[in-house]
Amino acid sequence: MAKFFVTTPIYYINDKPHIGHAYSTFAADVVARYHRQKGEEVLFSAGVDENSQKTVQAAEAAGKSLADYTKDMSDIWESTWRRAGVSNDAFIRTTTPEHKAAVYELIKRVRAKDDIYKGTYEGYYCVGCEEFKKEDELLEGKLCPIHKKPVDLIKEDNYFFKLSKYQQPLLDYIKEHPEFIQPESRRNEVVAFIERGLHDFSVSRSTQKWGIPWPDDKDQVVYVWFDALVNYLTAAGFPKASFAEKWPADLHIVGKDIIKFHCIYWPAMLMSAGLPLPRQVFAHGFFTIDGQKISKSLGNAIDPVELAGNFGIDALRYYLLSEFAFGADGEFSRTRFETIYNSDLANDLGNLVQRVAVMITRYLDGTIGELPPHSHDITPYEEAMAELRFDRALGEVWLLIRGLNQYLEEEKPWQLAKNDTTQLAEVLHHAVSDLVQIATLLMPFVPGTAKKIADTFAAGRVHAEVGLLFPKPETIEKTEFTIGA
Ligand code: ME8
Repeated sequence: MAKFFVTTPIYYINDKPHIGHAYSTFAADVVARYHRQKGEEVLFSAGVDENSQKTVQAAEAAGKSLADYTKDMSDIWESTWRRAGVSNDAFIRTTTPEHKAAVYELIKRVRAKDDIYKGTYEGYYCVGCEEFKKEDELLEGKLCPIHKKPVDLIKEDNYFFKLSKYQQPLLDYIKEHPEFIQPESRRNEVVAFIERGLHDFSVSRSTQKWGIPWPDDKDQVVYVWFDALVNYLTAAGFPKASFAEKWPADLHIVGKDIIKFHCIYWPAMLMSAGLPLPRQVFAHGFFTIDGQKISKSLGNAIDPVELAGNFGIDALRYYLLSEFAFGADGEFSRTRFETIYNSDLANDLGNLVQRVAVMITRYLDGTIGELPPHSHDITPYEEAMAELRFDRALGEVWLLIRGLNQYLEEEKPWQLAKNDTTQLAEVLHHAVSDLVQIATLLMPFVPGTAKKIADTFAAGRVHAEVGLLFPKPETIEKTEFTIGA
């Protein structure tokens, strides 16, 4: 059986999830559900990046022990995805013994290649990015260009990874595998970065106490990125032999902020360890609010749970994935979300399902009978899915939805009911057949809605008890979300 392994980034736990995180996670969920629907054996992993300096600062600010803080936050992240209907099969915490074992095995292999050495590092460090910055990257006043906060000047003895050794192999690999980094604009960015010259980077910290202890040197901890990236191997069961059945990952979905780590550090680490590289890293764009990045540190985060509460998680998924080309940046707008809820979801789709169900109840006594085969060519949808063009795939489905609305306007079943019952039954059967096909295509994106459509027309009868797909938001009681299978 074909397998498919898709991952989300593992997020920092210094705060709760916001819609930026939900975006990457929903996208990975769409891919996972799409491949499951095709009968493939899917591994979909998500998780949290706990061994960061930010965790220490956040735990202190919360007045909690590190053990309590990490447990509480990890629970919040895991349960957010569960309540939002995200279908991840694995949830990786980087403080677990399994993950530590994977990190140690990776270090062992990299050391066996003689790719780790001890040296001294002096440089500016941004805790927000968990990364050293070059002086010329900094804003005036030695501020991190991303977090707009002062960086720390650090001088310490560390272990270094020989990234420079992998400059040419990486360039060759990227050239031979154009699908490896997507979209193309990001690939060009990565290639330009590598061509400017790669420097070895430090993979341990001596001034930090929190993290995975460096094997055989208790004065150092593993650099958080050298630890976090390994989570993808942990999810596949590394270093157990069975991990080879799951690895390599087929798709890492990440935001554009972390491509250097995923498209340069990570493949170099894997090359060094003698492990196959992931087939693709897809970097999507960033949401802004009023032109500003949405982020925990900037304090303008929108809680996805709060946001979806009035409209339902499917509506949020639809808005995020249909409105923006996957890869491009987007401006998040509540007004636009409401407009799309009313037009695309409640009006185009919800009313259509409702009308067909009501007409079958009224004119055919609720009986559907045998359906004609699906009539639409879905090649453009499949092509869009293969390229992760979610907006296009949904656009194709909405062409079918609008086409069916128009067909009903033209065929006028309410008039046929008066003079041509044979044609009436044919028209309504055709409509249900289309809706069943539409539900199948929608399943990866809006699984709860797709299930409701299928349930409405299940077992040869209309089931009105399934209810409205998209009620008026003000009438929706704010409850826990539910989502279909
Ligand atoms: O970087 N718009 O974690 P993180 C879109 N722990 N996506 C956004 C976003 C926004 N405004 N803000 C965040 C880390 N994201 C590391 C990852 S992986 C081995 C380690 C999403 O909590 C996007 O996917 O800072 C981005 O790459 C990720 O959250 C960063 O999450």
